[in-house]
Amino acid sequence: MGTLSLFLGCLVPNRYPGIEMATKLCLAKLDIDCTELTGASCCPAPGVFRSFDRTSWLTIASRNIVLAEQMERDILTICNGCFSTLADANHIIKEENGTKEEVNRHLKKIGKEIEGRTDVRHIIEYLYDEYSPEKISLHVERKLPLRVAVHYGCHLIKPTRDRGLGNFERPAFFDELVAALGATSVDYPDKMACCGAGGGVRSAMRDKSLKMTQAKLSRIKEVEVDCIVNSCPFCHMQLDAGQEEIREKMKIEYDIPVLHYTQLLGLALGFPPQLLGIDSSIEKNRKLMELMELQE
Ligand code: 9S8
Ligand code: 9S8
Ligand code: COM
Repeated sequence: MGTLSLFLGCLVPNRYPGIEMATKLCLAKLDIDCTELTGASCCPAPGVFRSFDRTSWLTIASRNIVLAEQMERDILTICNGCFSTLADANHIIKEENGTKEEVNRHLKKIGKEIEGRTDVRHIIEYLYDEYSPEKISLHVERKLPLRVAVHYGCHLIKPTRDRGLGNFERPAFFDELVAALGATSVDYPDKMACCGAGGGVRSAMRDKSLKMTQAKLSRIKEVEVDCIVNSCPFCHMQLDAGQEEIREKMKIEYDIPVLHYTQLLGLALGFPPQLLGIDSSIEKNRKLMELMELQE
């Protein structure tokens, strides 16, 4: 359909309103037609709901997709988990024999019907495929002199047969979007490893999940970057708040700033850090802003 509706998910409006602000500012500045998908619920989270009851998962996801169909818009997500649920559900509705009919029997109870007309996009692959790193670099007002560790997260690229995003062992599209802002994406060992949060692991087995996070952070620390950039508020929370939890529980110190790509993009497009939810009263963020000569 072309035009977009923004699906915020749960974590961004509840915990990271700065990422919501950054997303909206960037989309407007890049002149991308995107209005908010009002009335949406939890996607629902793929690692949790899908594992318990596939039909309920599909029906709730379909209800969200119907809202976009009614607006005659595609869906834009800013979270890997939301992308996973909505893109996979959409795919199943379009392709799987009999499933659309089954889901529609449930949706009928609330007067809705899914047709399977929309597409579901993630802001990273959307910016790469439909906008292009070259076009983004034309809008850059402030080149970012930063060494960045890109964290793709799991659900942006998997399942690879459905995503069709190229080489999944060593993808490059996210790195190219970072490079378009003047920053350097620094390679590091186990770059494609999970942050540790997904699939309910953070909720069910906090210690195990933090162990995975710590492994990832230690690899990133070795290559001496200025910040970590992610495409998923779940990864964002795990890699950022996780540093505090690791300090308390494991007595290991990390102070690596963590930004969602929309925040990094917002800085490059010239927005002040406080509008993008980058809290400069936190020491590590203050240092990062100083590096960019962005004192407030
Ligand atoms: S919604 Fe509810 S929990 Fe979440 S952020 Fe992304 S995944 Fe979808
Ligand atoms: S990594 Fe593995 S499952 Fe996921 S996408 Fe966001 S959270 Fe971090
Ligand atoms: C991770 C989402 S982005 S979930 O925890 O696997 O549902």
